[in-house]
Amino acid sequence: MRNCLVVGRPNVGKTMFCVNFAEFLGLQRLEVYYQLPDGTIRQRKYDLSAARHELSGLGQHKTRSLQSIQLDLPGGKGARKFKLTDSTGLTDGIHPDTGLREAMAQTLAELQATDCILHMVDLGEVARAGGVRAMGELDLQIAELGSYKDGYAMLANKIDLPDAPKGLALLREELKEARIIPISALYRQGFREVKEYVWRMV
Ligand SMILES: Nc1nc2c(ncn2[C@@H]2O[C@H](COP(=O)(O)OP(=O)(O)OP(=O)(O)O)[C@@H](O)[C@H]2O)c(=O)[nH]1
Ligand SMILES: [Mg+2]
Repeated sequence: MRNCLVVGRPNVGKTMFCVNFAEFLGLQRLEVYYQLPDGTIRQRKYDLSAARHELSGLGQHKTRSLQSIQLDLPGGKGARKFKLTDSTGLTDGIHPDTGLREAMAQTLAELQATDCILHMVDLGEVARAGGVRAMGELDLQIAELGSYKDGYAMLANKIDLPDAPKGLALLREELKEARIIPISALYRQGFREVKEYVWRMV
């Protein structure tokens, strides 16, 4: 089964996107497979509002492992199954916390292996920094890696924020070649375009 990996800095909205996109595709309960950095596999079921409250939220590094859900993508001739994998937020440099370093290493390994990268950035953060480059090298490096893959899209999240249009304009100026899809994970904007993109990739 093909895999779509959601990656990006901490707090950009990766988990909120995974839960709300799963709901958008018709899921009423989530069955989450946790692949912990030490190799342990766990499984837990959530209803959607519990998933939003328990898995997503402010505070750095809420997600600390790979967390996958299996989804059906409805389309013209039946559905396609794929895996949507949430990941530990990545940061520039070497993180002082050993557990987080291992979780980030796991994200990076998956980034190499995955069929499709959904690279998320926070448009408010881009606007405040004055561009994606000004935030550090990380996002540029993921975009560069993505340019060598067939399956890469940048999900420009938090389009609902007041300074998001400025962030989006800066992003488009700096990453002219990238496929950029503006979304709001919180308010489910742009999900139809993400669905169409994922349909072509899985
Ligand atoms: N305004 C706005 N806030 C959002 C949006 N998406 C997510 N958020 C908020 O951003 C914060 C972080 O969301 P998460 O989904 O936990 O972010 P994450 O990228 O999974 O974070 P880590 O697991 O720590 O790496 C939460 O307070 C969300 O409610 C959005 O589209 N708009
Ligand atoms: Mg998360």
